[in-house]
Amino acid sequence: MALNIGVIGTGMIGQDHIRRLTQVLSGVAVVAVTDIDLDRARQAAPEGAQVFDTPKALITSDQVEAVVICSWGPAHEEQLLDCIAAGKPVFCEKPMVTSETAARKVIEAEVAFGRRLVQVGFMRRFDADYRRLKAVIDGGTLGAPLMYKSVHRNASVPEGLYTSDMPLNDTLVHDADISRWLLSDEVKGVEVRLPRRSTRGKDLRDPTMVLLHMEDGAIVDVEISVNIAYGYDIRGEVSCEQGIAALPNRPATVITDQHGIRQAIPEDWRERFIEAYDQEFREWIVAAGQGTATGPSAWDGYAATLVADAALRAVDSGAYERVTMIEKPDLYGPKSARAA
Ligand code: NAD
Ligand code: ISE
Repeated sequence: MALNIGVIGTGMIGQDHIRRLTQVLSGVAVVAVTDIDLDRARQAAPEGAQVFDTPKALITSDQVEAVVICSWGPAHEEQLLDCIAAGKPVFCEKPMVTSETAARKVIEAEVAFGRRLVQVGFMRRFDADYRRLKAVIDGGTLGAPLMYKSVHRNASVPEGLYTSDMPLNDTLVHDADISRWLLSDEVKGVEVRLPRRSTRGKDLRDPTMVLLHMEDGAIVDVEISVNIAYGYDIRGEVSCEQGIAALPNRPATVITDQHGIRQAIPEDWRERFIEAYDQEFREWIVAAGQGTATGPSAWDGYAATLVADAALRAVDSGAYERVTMIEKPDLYGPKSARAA
């Protein structure tokens, strides 16, 4: 029996996830869609799927067993709370929400419900290269991790829609999450440095340098460039006590022509993380079929939101901004990140 899914938000990633849910993965059917732009929802709807006028109507429909949220970040809070109120497993694209208050509401609602329902779309955790990198760090042969370099480059972002806060509250959340996961540690403070601005983004604040100070003393430096023209380039390198471990350069077709010998670079996240998105949904479908969720949790969404908030404060203050977390509810596993 296929799991019946409703998709909220049928823009770029909503359409890509509908494609994988209908053409790539098994055990699942997209039976409902909605978008504030109903024409877009109608165009994206797979054959036989019902188009709902509102997210709430979709979430509460008897036909829908589990929900995928791909709307804009600020809309996620209400949609997540409605899913939890309906007791339905929900995959929510990052950022889980865009403020600490909203993140705490989601956690409180899920804890009150008493079972995990939320998986957040931190797909890097499902990428084979990142999984191998984590296995090396966890294996301990290189000693303790001391520094991590995370490079996050986008060729371009949608002009007007992607605003100056978004390198921090939309893009950095991936680096914050992957740093917590790779280093099995929490972020205790954030600094931000603003280099000379790229003229390609007009009024956009870009690029951005961020330092994440981890609880055990490791430091992560993050480069965020969202308008770098040449492609989507994600790099990561951990310096440990006895060596370094890095993500490989992804094998790609080697092109030889009048410009020389070169390797193609992914155009955007869809191409670079195609297998990771497939795998995150494979694992989500299994858990959702059992009425629950695994993988990146509302707690992880909360932690990334706190880092984004601290980074935004650091832009204004120019100073080190502390990250202070509430006590971790039992629902999200051991209190210590190292034991998680
Ligand atoms: P998009 O603008 O292409 O699509 C968003 C869609 O949501 C639009 O069609 C819009 O009309 C709709 N929408 C907005 N608010 C809504 C609401 N309240 N109710 C119903 N529909 C609503 O944006 P996108 O690039 O597809 O991004 C969507 C989400 O996915 C964002 O949170 C973004 O950060 C995230 N995202 C994640 C990744 C990733 O790598 N995990 C990549 C891209 C986008
Ligand atoms: C986008 O929303 C994503 O999540 C991509 O993975 C990220 O690289 C990009 O910066 C975001 O805008």
